[in-house]
Amino acid sequence: MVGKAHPTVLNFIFHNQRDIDYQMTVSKIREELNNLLPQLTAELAQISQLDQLSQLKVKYLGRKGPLSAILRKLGALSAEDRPMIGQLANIVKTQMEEKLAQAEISLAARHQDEKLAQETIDITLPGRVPEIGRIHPITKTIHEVCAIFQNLGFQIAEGPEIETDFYNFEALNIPAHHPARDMHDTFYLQNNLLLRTHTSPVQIRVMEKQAPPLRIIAPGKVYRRDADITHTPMFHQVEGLLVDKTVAFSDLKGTLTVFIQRMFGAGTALRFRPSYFPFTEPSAEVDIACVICSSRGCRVCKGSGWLEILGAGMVDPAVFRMVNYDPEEYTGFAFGMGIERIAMLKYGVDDIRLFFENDLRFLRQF
Ligand code: 2NL
Repeated sequence: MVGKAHPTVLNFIFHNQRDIDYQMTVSKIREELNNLLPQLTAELAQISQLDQLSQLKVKYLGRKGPLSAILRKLGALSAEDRPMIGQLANIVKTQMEEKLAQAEISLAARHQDEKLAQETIDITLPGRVPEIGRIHPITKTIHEVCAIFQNLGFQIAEGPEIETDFYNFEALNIPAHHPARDMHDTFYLQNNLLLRTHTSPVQIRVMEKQAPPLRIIAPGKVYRRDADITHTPMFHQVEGLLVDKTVAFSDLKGTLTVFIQRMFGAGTALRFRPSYFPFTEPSAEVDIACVICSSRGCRVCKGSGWLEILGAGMVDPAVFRMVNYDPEEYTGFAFGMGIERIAMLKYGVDDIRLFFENDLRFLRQF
């Protein structure tokens, strides 16, 4: 048919059948591209879910989608058609991406609105009261004891709970086979290590590093193999140490008197009884008038009217020599107290185990 047409007219427009096919392909591509946005828009109007949206995204913009198919055909086009179709494809692609992004925003908003419409909030429900923790009575007692001594110029010192024989015993003038070692019922670990039986090793460590004058308080956990209504295998101690030139026993008496008055109330009577510790000489035990029965005599003070509250004394020169302090130049006093015992007397608790059972009905009382 084409061959029979007038050659001058028709050949001006179409050279041959291949040109006709080519021009048809180009206009078909153009039409396909122009149809993509209206098609996508129509499909977007039908959906209500975000996952349907991502399916459409794949369908129109994915590797197997119509746009990719057209772009693959770009190579077959002439040098003048290729940029034109390519540009059109890019414009359509951008428009579809914008359309999809808009649809995503409105779908997400609709989704949120629907969720909020379903949710019913009962504003008459009582609020959730936050659980407020509190300080454990033992911790509280440690804080109180430390605060009194800090007020007197003492500094807090801490150290390891796992110790060596040297720091726990040897440096404190307790040699091997000394009967005081049995008294301590030590927990021994591997490699000649042990759980400290008192916080004195902390003070030895401070003296090793620091020259006098020294005023320190060593609070912390200590361990002894013991368990009954007045003993637990782990308990707490506060020890104190003061070293300076010309420190006398009267300084110890004055310091402990102030401490006891502040801890148990002004006017609390106290007395010093001679005692023995390997690390102090002379040594004393300090009693206070029974806070349970006002010294009338009761089960707690065993009828004596007095309660033993701490041990103390002047630091033994042998201890000073262990840390290279000159006992001719320096003197000092030291003391130690069991915190659980102090807390039991202060709060009237008759069984030490209550502190560690973590029964909130007990703990909430402090
Ligand atoms: C008690 C008695 C005491 C000490 C602890 C001490 C520490 C050093 C040197 C000398 Cl580094 N002494 N500490 C002294 C006397 C008594 O504790 O009944 N504690 C619960």
